[in-house]
Amino acid sequence: MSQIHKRTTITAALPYANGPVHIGHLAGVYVPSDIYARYLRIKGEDVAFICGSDEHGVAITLRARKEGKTPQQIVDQYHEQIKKSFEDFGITFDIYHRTSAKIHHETASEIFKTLHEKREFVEKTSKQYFDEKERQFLADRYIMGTCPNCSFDEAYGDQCERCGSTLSPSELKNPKSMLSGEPPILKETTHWYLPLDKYEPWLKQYILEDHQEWKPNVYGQCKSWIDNGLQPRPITRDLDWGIPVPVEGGEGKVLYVWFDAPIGYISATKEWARKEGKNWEDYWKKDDTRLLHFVGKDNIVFHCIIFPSILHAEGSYIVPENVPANEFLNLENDKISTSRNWAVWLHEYLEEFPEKQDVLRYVLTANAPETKDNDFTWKDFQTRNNSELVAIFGNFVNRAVVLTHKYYDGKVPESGLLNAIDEKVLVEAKAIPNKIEAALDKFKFREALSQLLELARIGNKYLAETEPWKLIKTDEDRVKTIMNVSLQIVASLGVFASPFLPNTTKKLTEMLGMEVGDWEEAKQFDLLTDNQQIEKTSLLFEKIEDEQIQKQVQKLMDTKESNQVEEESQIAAIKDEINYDDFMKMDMRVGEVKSAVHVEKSNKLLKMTVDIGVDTRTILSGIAKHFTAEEMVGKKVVVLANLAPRKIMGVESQGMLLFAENADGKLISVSPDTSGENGSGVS
Ligand code: B3M
Ligand code: ZN
Repeated sequence: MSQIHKRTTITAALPYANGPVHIGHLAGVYVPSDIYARYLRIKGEDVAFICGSDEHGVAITLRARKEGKTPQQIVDQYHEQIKKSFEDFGITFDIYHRTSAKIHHETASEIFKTLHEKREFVEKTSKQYFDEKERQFLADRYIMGTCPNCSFDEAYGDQCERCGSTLSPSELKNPKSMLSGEPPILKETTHWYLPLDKYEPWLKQYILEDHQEWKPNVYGQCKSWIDNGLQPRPITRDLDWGIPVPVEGGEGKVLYVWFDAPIGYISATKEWARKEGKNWEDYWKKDDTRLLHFVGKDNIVFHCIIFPSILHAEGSYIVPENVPANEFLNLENDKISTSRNWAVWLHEYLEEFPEKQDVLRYVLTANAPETKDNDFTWKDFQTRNNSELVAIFGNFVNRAVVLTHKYYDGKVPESGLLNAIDEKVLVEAKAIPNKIEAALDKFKFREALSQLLELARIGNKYLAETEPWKLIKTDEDRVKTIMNVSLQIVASLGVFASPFLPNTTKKLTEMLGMEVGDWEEAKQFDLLTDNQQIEKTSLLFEKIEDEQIQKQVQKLMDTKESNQVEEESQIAAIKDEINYDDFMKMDMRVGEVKSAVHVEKSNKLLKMTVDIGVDTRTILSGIAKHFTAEEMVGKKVVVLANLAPRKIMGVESQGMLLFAENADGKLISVSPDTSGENGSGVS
């Protein structure tokens, strides 16, 4: 378990600067980390809350090519937009930095050089695809070719989008560079590898023994990675965008983005400490500092295994005390997708729901994907706002303040002697803060928030039970006590709400004429002094109407429809021109499928025997998702008969059946009518 710490360094995953921020980012990483940072600060702890833009990596260069811009132009555009979105949502980073900054290049280079001098890296020379025309090595995503499993001819070097197979560039048939269109050559290149296998004993102790308290979804992923055996990982790339490899032989190479990005937390802390006159090493090199990484589940391995190994190998850094990663948030039962515009973008949310940051913070916390993927629906957003924030939290505060104005001109009345009901409500109320703390100390933000709402419920129940609006006619002193107790609960509620709903806390404390106050003092439920003047109430929350929600749902439905139209209209571009002789090399015949079966262990492949007149041959096709084996038997087809035989899943395929593919990916067979005799030449 963690020792007593003097300070906490909290990092939040650095968003790629190639697109805006959406609610999935907030739910997964930025709202929980901000709640935790605010919570520690209000308890008086020393916190460094660090984030920034992740500005390297292939995704950014691909976007730059697509938009005809430089990578720097792309990151400059999105860095500013993302930074503003976080500010607008009250995410209180102590610094929001960026990895294209000079101090980051220096910091990452320094750590690389230290590990290099300590001979930590393994150097390996291997053959990689090289584009002679563009004179550069090709990242996997920059290579396209024919999938060895389903013959899809636009498979990428790392994955086939049609059959989903994970590929390596060397498996692709007829590979070609996406930069020049030319077939690449294989060329030797040397890269540096981080020997994770060497750190396995230390990682087993650090994670599997010393941190069994980590969230099950995090601990489980680390355990399976370690149990499967850790391999050396390349941490340099043949790219021109990124941090140049700072050692001999590094020309034309950059640090792998996942080597440099986590070091971005350190360089950002350096920049922040410089501005604040603090010592950055206190936050990264002191044993009485606690280091916490807030990330999404796809970043767990990088933050629990790879980055800690780098820090451990370097030797002077602390390693993470915890990595409370969340799972993913879906939107209206579909995966959030930047490319399909299936998202609620923060900047658009604020246009549609101005001043309602806290409502989204509340809903994304109440519904957070803490242990499993979860779904955001606009209906749930409306329900939680109307039946929890308005009807419970807002209603309690409003009644307490309105009655105080009605009976006491807005002054906090002096309390008389407490009776059993008063004592009981205060015992219930005073139990809440410790429950909030216990939940937050375990990164259980949903649980903590539900305890906060429970405090408002306790207040509502107290007013309903005591009915001061009836007693006012008969027992004035009693009402003074009830209103005093109620207002004390409202005041403490405002303090405990501050990590979760900062804007609401601000409104509430202004209304009560108080500072946000001290967490420990708020536990006494006596923050207000007798006769303290409170302001006229303003509604903390307002109802969200059906029309507002319907508009958002319709916007998503329109997006879905336009995606379908776009997919259907996407006719593949005509390929490079060929001449008549090229065409005449192909021997296409009419054939008839005589038998068809599924290929074992593949959900895409059918193995068929096809009679093409001159012979009957075996042909495999990745069509099982479009046609059943029964449907294919007896079908007339067109066969490319002189395609070189290829082994697919251990079976030799002698030719190819021709199919057309609709824009929506549906296959249709190119078939002659039944009069075509088997073996007839097609030209
Ligand atoms: N840029 C974000 C992602 O994988 C990635 C995080 C880096 S944290 C050092 O979506
Ligand atoms: Zn495939």
